[in-house]
Amino acid sequence: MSAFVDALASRLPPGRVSIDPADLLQYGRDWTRDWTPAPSAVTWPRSTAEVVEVLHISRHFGVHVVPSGGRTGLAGGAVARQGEVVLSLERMNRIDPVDELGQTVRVQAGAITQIVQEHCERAGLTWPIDLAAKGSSTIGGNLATNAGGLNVVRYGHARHWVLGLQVVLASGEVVEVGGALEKDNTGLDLRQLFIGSEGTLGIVTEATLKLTRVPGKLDVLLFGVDGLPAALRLLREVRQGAPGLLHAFEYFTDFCASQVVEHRKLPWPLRNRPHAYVLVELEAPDAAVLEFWLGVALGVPGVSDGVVAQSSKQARELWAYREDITASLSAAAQRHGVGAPHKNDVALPLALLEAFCAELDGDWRQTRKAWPLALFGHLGDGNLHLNTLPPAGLPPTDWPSACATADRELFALVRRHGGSISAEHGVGLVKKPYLHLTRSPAEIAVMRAVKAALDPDNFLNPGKIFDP
Ligand code: 2HG
Ligand code: ZN
Repeated sequence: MSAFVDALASRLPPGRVSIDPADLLQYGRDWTRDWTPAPSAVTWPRSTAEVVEVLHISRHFGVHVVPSGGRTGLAGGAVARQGEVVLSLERMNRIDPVDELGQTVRVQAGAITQIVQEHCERAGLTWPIDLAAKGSSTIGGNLATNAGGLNVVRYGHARHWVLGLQVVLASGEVVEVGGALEKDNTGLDLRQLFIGSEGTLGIVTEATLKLTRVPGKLDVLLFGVDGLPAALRLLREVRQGAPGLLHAFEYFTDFCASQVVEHRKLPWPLRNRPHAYVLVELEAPDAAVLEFWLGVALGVPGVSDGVVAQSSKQARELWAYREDITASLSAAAQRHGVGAPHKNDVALPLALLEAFCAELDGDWRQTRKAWPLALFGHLGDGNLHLNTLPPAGLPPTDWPSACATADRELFALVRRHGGSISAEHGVGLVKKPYLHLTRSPAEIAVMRAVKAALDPDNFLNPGKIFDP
């Protein structure tokens, strides 16, 4: 192995390689904690030419490559556990000037999402993918995982906001797919092949992002609801009658709110404690029209309470009850003696969500009454996050197998209702054993054929999504 590290160190400029155990630990994993990181080295190329060089050297020594962005993923897609070299793109963070007429910006893959957004905002434009992790996630990681986030209901996923990509293939060849063209109807859309492929088909080194205007004033409303059916009735009302453009429609149960209240030492957000909450964000034209509509929304059966934030400070305070759920649950997991909550991220057709949740409350929930369950998510997209913590009294060694049983039953329900086992977090290592449940054998065969065509030696991010 040292001959490999020596080759990297001698063929790249100084400071590009590390075998320091602290670096191996930090760069060998993402936000998941189920695998022990064990890369052989970490390398930080600064240019596409250096990425190509790393691939050539790694291939020569038979070392597989795990591309790495901000490592904020929740599916184990950036985990290196078998002596791979981690190719971190974080030092490739150039951001070009905004093309204000074309509404595009060209960036290197390691540019931090939030920094790109702030750069574009100076021209009144934004890359509209809003994630809790945007302060550390990178554009390359956002594209490799087709990131979603809080505003998918308005803007869609990351894949909708890309015009061109520069990709280094497993062979070391550099390809430009797309460019700054809004329209290009010449055969297969190769950009979309790489976006969401979790670094298994090529390494995105640069991207031309499509931008849109920064939204106007956003109004934030928080409602109390007596359950998911009421939240869905409210969604129908929002879609049919709310003034302005819907920017977010988020759901979370009282248990989620209680975790945030405890962890952040916040007051309860509404006068009474409802069964669940819905946070609605609207780009609304007029305060009086919005106040009038609030009265209509409060008449929806099962909606018990509702407030409109009166200032941007209050809007941020209301958002905290939703955005701080993940961090509050991580803190709770430590108290329960596990590294992280057990997470799921499923999607259902909106029309079947109510039936799905009713069944979830049946056998699945009844056999796990003692499990603390946090149910929340991007309800406007049919995307639910389920986080569970070990119940009191369960030996920690029994927790992983109890979760595996719960997952199999959950995914059977998801499949029966036409859903997906991962709405936005991706497959990586976490969902790989279950991919076949909601993607057909024919689809997986096509995915394998694509992988075999682009990376026949399984050189890039091996073991992620599926085995070849
Ligand atoms: C969110 O929506 C993220 O906040 C994280 O997708 C979800 O912690 C989770 O399960
Ligand atoms: Zn989410």
